[in-house]
Amino acid sequence: MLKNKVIRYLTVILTLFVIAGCGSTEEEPADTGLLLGFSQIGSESAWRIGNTRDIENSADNYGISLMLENANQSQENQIAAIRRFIAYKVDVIAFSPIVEDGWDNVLMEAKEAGIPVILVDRDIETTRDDLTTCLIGADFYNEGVMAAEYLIRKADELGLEHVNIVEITGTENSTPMRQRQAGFADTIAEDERMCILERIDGDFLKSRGAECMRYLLETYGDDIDVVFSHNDEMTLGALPEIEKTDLVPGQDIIIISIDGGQEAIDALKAGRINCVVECTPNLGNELMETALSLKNGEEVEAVIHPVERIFSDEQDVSAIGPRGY
Ligand code: GZL
Repeated sequence: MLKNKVIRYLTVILTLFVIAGCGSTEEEPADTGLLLGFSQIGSESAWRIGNTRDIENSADNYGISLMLENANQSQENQIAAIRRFIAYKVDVIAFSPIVEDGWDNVLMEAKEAGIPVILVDRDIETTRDDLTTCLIGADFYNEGVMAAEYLIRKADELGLEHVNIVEITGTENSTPMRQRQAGFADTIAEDERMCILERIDGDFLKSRGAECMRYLLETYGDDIDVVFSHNDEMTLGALPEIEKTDLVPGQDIIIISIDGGQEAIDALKAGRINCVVECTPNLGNELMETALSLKNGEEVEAVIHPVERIFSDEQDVSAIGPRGY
């Protein structure tokens, strides 16, 4: 009978809907209604790309709407993005300042608009203490200290009486460049064996790291005992330049790097790098927690430093797991 056929058909359709609905066990996070504007520096390194990915994933997980703009290494683009966030009346603004200077005017505009600002990764230099609410990022000074302390231990182990160092620095006037350099220099200052032959700006870029290393090898050749590089990208650009000579990185030249991305850890495991100081790009969860606290009118910590480790040839590097960036 037609009636029985219709009942059976509707039963099948209803069952299919019920099964489809049960398939997704993952609960979608409740939308917090928070709109976060984030100005990212660019895509200059695996670290930066990992940082962007982590922030996007965290926003999804917290139910936060994210307007993320990539500034392609331009402070001018970051300032323009912050102005767009203000015009859009976002709830919270966050950004990773490419350099420390030149932010007061645009941050005053955010303050006058009543929009709180969170610093992510890097810091700013300002005479005011009311332009930003919180800094979420690494203790770069300590990263420099850890790099230098490793070198002192290595020099002791090898019985070196004199250590010639070349330093490939990150973006000039950026927080990681200033602080890593200071932490390293302060730590070796009392050790008379240590001598920095030259510092050269590699701008955190792989291509510049290669150029810098070519120049340093032409200038100092096998007088170089150590390369201290402010990030993995520049280190990975420098290694092949060393390997074009009869010098072996990790043996003839001690290689010290910072970030801890997969490619550098693989080079550490292969003996081409001696030490990698970790600088985690995974700041997204702290950023979302802080943004929600600010939206809810709660107090937030002024500085949030993630815990960071050191990886080196002093340990069983085969135990280092996947890095995710
Ligand atoms: C560090 C970050 C630096 C990384 C580089 O927190 O600011 O910028 O060390 C990146 O790889 O370019």
